Amino acid sequence: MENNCFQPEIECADLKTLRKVQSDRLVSMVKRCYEKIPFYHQKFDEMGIKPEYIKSIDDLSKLPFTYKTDLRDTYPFGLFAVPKEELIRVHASSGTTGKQTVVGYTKYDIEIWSDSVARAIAAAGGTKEDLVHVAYGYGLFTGGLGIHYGAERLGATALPVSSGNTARQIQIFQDYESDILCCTPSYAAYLGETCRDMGIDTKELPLRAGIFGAEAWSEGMRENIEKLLNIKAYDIYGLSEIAGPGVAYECCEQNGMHVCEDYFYPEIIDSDTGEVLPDGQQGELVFTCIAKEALPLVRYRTKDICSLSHEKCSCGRTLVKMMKPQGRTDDMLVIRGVNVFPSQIEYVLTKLGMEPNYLIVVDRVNNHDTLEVQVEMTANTFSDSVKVINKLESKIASELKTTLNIAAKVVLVEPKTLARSEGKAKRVLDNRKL
Ligand code: DLL
Repeated sequence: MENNCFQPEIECADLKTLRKVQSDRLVSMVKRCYEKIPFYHQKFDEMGIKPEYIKSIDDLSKLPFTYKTDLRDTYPFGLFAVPKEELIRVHASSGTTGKQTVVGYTKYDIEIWSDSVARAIAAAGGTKEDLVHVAYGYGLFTGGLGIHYGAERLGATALPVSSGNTARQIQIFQDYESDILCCTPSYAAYLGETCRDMGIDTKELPLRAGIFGAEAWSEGMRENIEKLLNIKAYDIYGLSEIAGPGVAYECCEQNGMHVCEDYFYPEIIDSDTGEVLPDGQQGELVFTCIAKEALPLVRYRTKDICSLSHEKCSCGRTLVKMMKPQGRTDDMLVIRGVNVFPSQIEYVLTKLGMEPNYLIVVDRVNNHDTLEVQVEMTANTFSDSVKVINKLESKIASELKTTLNIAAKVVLVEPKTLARSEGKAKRVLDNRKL
């Protein structure tokens, strides 16, 4: 298979070389954290850790975890390791509760982040000749500017369209001949659907690949997007606290994302005990920013649930892969005592040939949790016969019961009645006052 590496010397490095790079970076990072960030100085002292105890990447598990609340408690700049004049960029992640999480970058931080994104675009087959259509939002969100700088770093042409104005996006596909689309998977599906509604034959568009992330999406959703837009759809993962998009990216195998582990070292842990889990086991993903200057977080708890794999990849990259995140510890719904992830519901719907336009409504009636899944009918499944609709609803409900181990009420709604998203989709409405 073609490998399309941007930095083969590190993307395909042997384990020994990689471990040496990681160890050197961790040792100097820990020293910096201790000297420059009072929060870590105090935490290390409390745990009796001296920077010199950390000699290699194998010592990582001696270090404490960092949580999102630590960033909030030190809002806005309390965990920064450099004075403000060394920052060249600040981003923030909105979050649904509490204060924003503010993140900062030095010139070097932007360089390594851009490298990571350039690797992702190259892995999706992007080259200097390509027009990279960026339809992630520009602003405090890291999506737009993150991909933009990565495209430029690769030497491709960045097209900063930003999100929204769907008709204009499609006009740009046609007129500028965008090669690679970057946006959230839910927006990509909406763009594809809009092309179909406008009678545009996507086979005639030059668009050939998409790099989609910022939210969890199923294999069924991938198939749906690939078909609608007639492209190859690649996953990209990241979070603002660690850098932004590009922390991990898919290659031609489209099966798991290579982690830029020379910059961002991943671990999978049991979220209850904190114990580090071996390859293949699902748990919470934790990152240590071994190369960053401004915000070098130690063992940051992402709350994303996935597993790691060191299996040989046919693309030639040796960087460890993280498998598709199944959800987050905090988007897990506990309904009548059963754990339910929105991604399981999306899996069932797409498996049954429904398009991934759905809304999960949870409520509590007379102390009893209820789960309703509203699903849009598609042109293929649309019917005004009550009998046909009931039959399809029962079929979906029965499949959901098998997968979730809990009964759900399925309500088919008319096409185009559920809200579409230009950024991260909102799939859950939890009306319980928990
Ligand atoms: O979403 C950064 C990003 C932008 C990633 C564009 C990819 C593309 P935040 O807003 O801080 O940053 O949200 C981070 O989004 O912890 C995951 O829960 C989720 N997430 C990001 N990428 C993926 C993905 C950006 N590929 C949070 N699959 C993360 C599943 C993802 N979840």
